[in-house]
Amino acid sequence: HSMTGAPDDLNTPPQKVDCPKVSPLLQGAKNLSFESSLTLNDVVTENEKVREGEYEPPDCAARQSVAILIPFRNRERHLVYLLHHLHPFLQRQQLHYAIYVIHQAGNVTFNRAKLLNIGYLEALKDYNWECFIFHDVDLIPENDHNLYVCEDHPKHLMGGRNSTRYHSPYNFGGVTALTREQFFQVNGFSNSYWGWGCEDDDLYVRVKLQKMKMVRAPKDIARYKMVFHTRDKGNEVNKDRIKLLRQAPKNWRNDGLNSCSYQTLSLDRLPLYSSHLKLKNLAV
Ligand code: UD2
Ligand code: MN
Repeated sequence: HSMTGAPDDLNTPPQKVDCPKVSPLLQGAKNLSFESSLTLNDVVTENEKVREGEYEPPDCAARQSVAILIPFRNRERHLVYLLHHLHPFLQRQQLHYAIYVIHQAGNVTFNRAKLLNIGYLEALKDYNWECFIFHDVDLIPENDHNLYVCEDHPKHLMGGRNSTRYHSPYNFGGVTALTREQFFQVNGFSNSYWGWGCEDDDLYVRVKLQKMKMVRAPKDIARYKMVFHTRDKGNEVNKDRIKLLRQAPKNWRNDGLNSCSYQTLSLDRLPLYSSHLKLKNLAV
């Protein structure tokens, strides 16, 4: 039994040890800059170890597997900045992760929440991710001690941003982490919020109804820079948002992951992310 070097031993790949609890690669607070000359190709060149948006630490077993879901339409510049900062950020945290960009096709009113439901359902076809991060394209984390992992309760990762002088907005928007089970338990987001506003508050109602708490990353590290933008065309304020929010306790069971119908127009495996082009009409 103790014979080393037997053929069997040689054929089994060496077992990776768990990555340390605190990654030795973390760098702390950074002063982020956004270079308008940066191109997507530059970011590809910077990240040769990323394959189709996915990465695993080379010499230890990651403590969590995390899918990053980004709802998207017409924000190419923001996406370049986010990918440029987020890939190295996640690698310094020694995570097994993949980035998914979920595009809404056409020019029907934007539906952030439904895109995120679709991202969850699609990402699970690739891999049984333990943790999902729902991530606005324009929010760039400043401090890599803000860990992109899930906890026993849903977690709000965005404690404050430059444009609000780092005051915490008391909502659940921006960047949020839920485990696969937590998100499934609340039936995901509502699919009914077309346009801007309150879809994040709706998720918070669902979380509370399940007797889960919302935990927050420490405020001094949960800091983000939001790339400046004005309200997008096709994402006007949703006039029904307050009414919908009031109905959330009644509707959550039938409106969510279990009723999320959509059509996939294309799926591209690009170097830095998987791109799902979704939602053709869906005026449901
Ligand atoms: C806030 C929330 C956001 C969401 C939104 C209301 C924070 C920090 N953020 O963001 O999570 O709850 O209010 O819906 O609290 N997008 C596109 N193309 C579009 C429109 C939107 O890609 O045409 C995506 C993109 O990822 C963007 C996100 O949707 O970051 C949220 O839209 P926003 O940035 O216009 O909303 P904002 O900044 O008020
Ligand atoms: Mn924004």
